[in-house]
Order: sequence, then structure tokens, then C-alpha cells
Amino acid sequence: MKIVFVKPFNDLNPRYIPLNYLVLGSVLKEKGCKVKIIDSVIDRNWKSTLLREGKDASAIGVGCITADVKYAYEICEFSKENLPDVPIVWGGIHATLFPEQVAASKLVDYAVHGEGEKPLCELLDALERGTDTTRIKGLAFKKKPEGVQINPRPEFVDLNSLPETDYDLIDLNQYFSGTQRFLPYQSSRGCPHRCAFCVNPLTGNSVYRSKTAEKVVDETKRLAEKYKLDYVYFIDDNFFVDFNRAKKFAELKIASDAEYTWFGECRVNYFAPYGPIDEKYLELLYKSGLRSMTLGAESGSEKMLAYIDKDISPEQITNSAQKLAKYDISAGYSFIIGYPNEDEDDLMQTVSLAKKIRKINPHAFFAMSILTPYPGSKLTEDLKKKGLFKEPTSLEEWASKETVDLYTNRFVGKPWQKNKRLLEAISYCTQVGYNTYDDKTIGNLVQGLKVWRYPDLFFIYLARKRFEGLYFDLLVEDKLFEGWTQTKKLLYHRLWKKNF
Ligand code: B12
Ligand code: SF4
Repeated sequence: MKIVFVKPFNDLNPRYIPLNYLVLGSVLKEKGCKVKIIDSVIDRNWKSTLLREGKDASAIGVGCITADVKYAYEICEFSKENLPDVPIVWGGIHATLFPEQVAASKLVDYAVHGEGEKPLCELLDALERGTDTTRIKGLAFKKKPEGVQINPRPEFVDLNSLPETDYDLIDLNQYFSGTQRFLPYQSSRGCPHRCAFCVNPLTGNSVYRSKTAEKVVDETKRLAEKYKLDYVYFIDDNFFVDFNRAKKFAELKIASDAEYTWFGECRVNYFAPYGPIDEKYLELLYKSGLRSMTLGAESGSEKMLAYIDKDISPEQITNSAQKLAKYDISAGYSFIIGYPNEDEDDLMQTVSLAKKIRKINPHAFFAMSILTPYPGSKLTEDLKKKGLFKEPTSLEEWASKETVDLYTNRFVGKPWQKNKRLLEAISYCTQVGYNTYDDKTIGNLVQGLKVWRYPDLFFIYLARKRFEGLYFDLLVEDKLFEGWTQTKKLLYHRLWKKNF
């Protein structure tokens, strides 16, 4: 039994570690299956690797988010043309949202919706034995003579019974770059909140499931020692849903003498006086190595926060910044701009709130992303109802360049935007000025005389000046910055034969 996973290219963050394949691959490996992971971003000869590795595989697996469907589709096209007898199984968040469309595609044999562990193990087993695949839970496939059968999902996986994720399934040296070594690690799944732009409330992922604090400390300590990590990046939707587990994790981590630091995602309303994260709790977290928290701020306008069901207030956002400023924990805030019915006053409230946060906490970093209507969310359904957004209706349509651009390109206007150029300018200034590098990294770049990074510093300086002075007119640097980024990628490719 053998599976070959292929990671598609993506425009936004090409060199991330494919944790989905590592988690699934570790489960399959435990069952005696041979696992090969090909990262088309890293392996420039991925097509020949796929031909070589795929010819004796039981299946080829692809998984991706909506923005990357085009690239996953291209992998399937190549595979179907050259390895027509090897079934293709497609999973991940896009297949979870649209199992029918994915399974209906001529390029896909099976779609898996929801968690992949159980369906994939059963499918490979059935393919190996030549037994019936049509009753496997979590699977969608073409039904003869026409149509698609979507089987209900199995029970959630017990995260505590999963084998340790085997990061040696990929060559980690290809992913460790820059000055810090880190690994993504998942300690829980799901989030019980109801944000209208998020897919969790609609994909069944509102149910929170977690590994025990003991297991998390045990596994991350081993990882940190084995790979000499500087930090562990907890990619959980929301690490702090179970406050007691998070507290216990911090206590056990301190007792274990593990030296790595860690980053996690939280919500601003969890900070006292509204929630349980008080001074004592924060001190414990800091002592345990917490050095960065990402927090969804989304907007500085009460009206917009109510519209997206965020269940937080601007005061809670500044309160969290104040609390974190007392510790050396950097706070990363994500904002969304360009909501339907957001007027200039709402937008400027968001800008002033971000400026206020920086004043309170000079190490805070933030970015303002222009709203993209992610499928399945309440907000997208609302736009569809109002006739402001028409969603693709087949995998082939999702795989078009226009769709990729819609989800990845800041310069693509949406019908509900009132002042497209202002949104672009604000988004550019925050992404470049306050999100590309944090202040400490900027310091290192200046001291390290990394001359080829100097243009970056120039762009950062200009972007910050604009944001601080609220001068968003006559912006030309955004196009120049795009050009410089492309040049950097090209140089990197030519000089080091690597993708940037
Ligand atoms: C970590 C993370 C990131 C990281 C890492 C990048 C990455 N692509 O993984 C960073 C910060 C870079 C990131 C960036 C972005 N992200 Co993100 N991210 C996540 C997060 C929190 C965890 C992903 C993860 O590693 N999970 C761990 C693995 C084990 O779980 P999994 O991927 O869900 O896989 C399971 C199943 O889906 C399935 N499965 C997965 N692949 C396959 C393949 C096969 C063959 C099979 C059978 C099954 C299968 O089995 C797995 C195990 O059960 C998810 C939220 C979430 N809960 O998944 C959002 C999420 C994936 N991100 C999202 C978004 C929107 C983005 C951005 C576009 C945001 C932005 N505007 O910049 C960018 C895109 C960058 C890019 N192109 O990759 C959305 C995607 C929505 C959508 N419809 O596509 C999500 C779902 C968040 C949300 N709740 O809305 N992200
Ligand atoms: S808090 Fe985060 S993960 Fe939870 S529903 Fe809101 S956006 Fe989604």
C-alpha cells in the first residue's frame, strides 16, 4: 500500500510546511502504508518525481484551500494524463465545503470531506483489497450512471489516539529558512465562536476537540529537542478555548524545563476583566515561553464588529494590547477592511484603533486584509443573497485564474467596495509597514548588513510614514513593491535555484 501526496503551489505563502500531509501520512505509516510527500513548491522536478513515485501508488492525494484550487487542479490534470490508472483522492477545506463539485470533476476519483484520517485509511485499505468503497464514511464519489454520492462523515478523530506527527516525512532543511527554526503543531481542532467570515461555524468545526496538556508538552518537547527548534507555532484555530488546558500546558511546560518558546492564537475577549486571562495567567504564559499571540481584531468600528458577529468590542482590543505590552509577548492583530456597508468613518475607526494599539504596545504588528468572500461563511452567503457575489459552481470554475486572483490579489475590486484605491492603499501600508517584519527582525536586518534587504527597509519606512500621517493619496509604491518582490523571487530562483 502506498500513497503519494502532492502539495500544490500557492501565491500567498508558498513555503509553508504541509502539516495536513504530515498528520495524515503519520497515521497511514503506522498502518504499514508507504508515504511519499512531494512539495511542488520545493521540488522543481515534481512532475518527474510524481511519475517515478506514482506508478506503484495505490492513490495520489491532493488537499488545498480555496485559493489554491487552480494549482491542485493542474496536478490532477498531469496525473490523470500520465498515470491514468492511479486513483486521485482530493481532501482539505475546499473539498469539505464542496464535496459534490469536487467529486463530480472528471479529474477526481474520490473527495474526502471533513477530517481525512478515517476515510483515507479505509479507502486505501479497500483499494488494496479490491473491496467495496461505496460505504466509506466521509467519502464522495461519482455514482453510476450519473450524479454524486456523498456519504455522511465519521465521528471526529480522537486526537489523543493519533500517532506522533512524523516530520521526517519531508526534508525539513528545505523549510527552515531565515534566522529561526520553528515547526507548526496542532494541539486542538475547532472553535465554538461564530464569526461571520469564518468557515468553522458552517463546516461542523465549531466542536472543539483537543489533545491533553500532558501529550502536548511531551510531543512538543521531543520535537524541540530533536529539531533544535527556537519555537513551536500552534496552528490551532484558537489555542485558548479550554483555559484550564492552556494553563496546565503552561505549568507542565515550565516543569519540563523545555527551552523552546511558543506562539498561539487567542481572542481579545479572553483577557480580564472580560475573560480569565489576568495578570497572573499572563505571567505564567510568559514564563512558559509564550512570545507571540495572534488575535482577530477585524475592525475598529462597533457597527462592523456587530455585522460580522465577532462578539468583541474595540475596548477589548485595546485592553488586550495593554495587557500584553507589560510582557515581552508580541501581539499580532489581523484586521479586515472593505466589508459591504463599511463607510469611510468605519474604515478610519479601524485605522485609528491600529494606531492606538501601536502606541500602547510598540511591538504590536498588524495587517489589514481586504475582505475576500470565503465560501461557506455567513458573510459570503449574505453577499450572494444580495446579488453582490456570484460563486463558481464547479471545480473547473474554481480552478480559473480569475478565482485565484479574487482570493489572492489585492488589486482585484469587488462590487461592494466603495473606495477601492483607498482600501488598496491602507492594506498595502499595513501589510508592508507593520506585518512584513516585526521590529526586532528589522533591527537584525539593519545590523546584519543584508544589503539585498535594504529596498525592503525603504518600502517599510515609506509605508509607515504614510500610515502614521494618514496620507494614502497618490500611492505608487505598491506597484513598485510588487515589482521588487517579483525581482527578488527571480533572483532567488536564478542564484540559489530555490523558490523564494
Ligand atoms: C495554519 C493555517 C495557516 C498558515 C499555514 C498555511 C496553510 N495553508 O496551511 C498560514 C498562516 C500561512 C495561513 C495562511 C492563510 N490561510 Co490559513 N489556516 C491555517 C489553519 C489555522 C490550520 C491549517 C492546518 O495546518 N491544519 C492542520 C491540518 C492537519 O488540518 P487540515 O488542513 O484541516 O487537514 C485535515 C482535513 O482537511 C483533511 N485533509 C487535508 N488535506 C487533505 C488531503 C487529502 C488527500 C485528504 C484525503 C484529506 C485532507 O484531513 C486533515 C486531517 O484531518 C486553518 C484552519 C483550520 N482549522 O484548518 C486556516 C485556513 C486553512 N486558512 C484559511 C485562509 C483563508 C488563509 C489565507 C488565505 C488567509 C489570508 N487572507 O491570507 C492564507 C492563505 C495562504 C496559503 N495559500 O496557504 C482558511 C481557508 C478557507 C478556504 N475556504 O480556503 C482556513 C480554513 C481558516 C478559516 N477558518 O477560515 N493559514
Ligand atoms: S474565533 Fe477565529 S476560528 Fe473561531 S470562529 Fe472566529 S474566526 Fe473562526
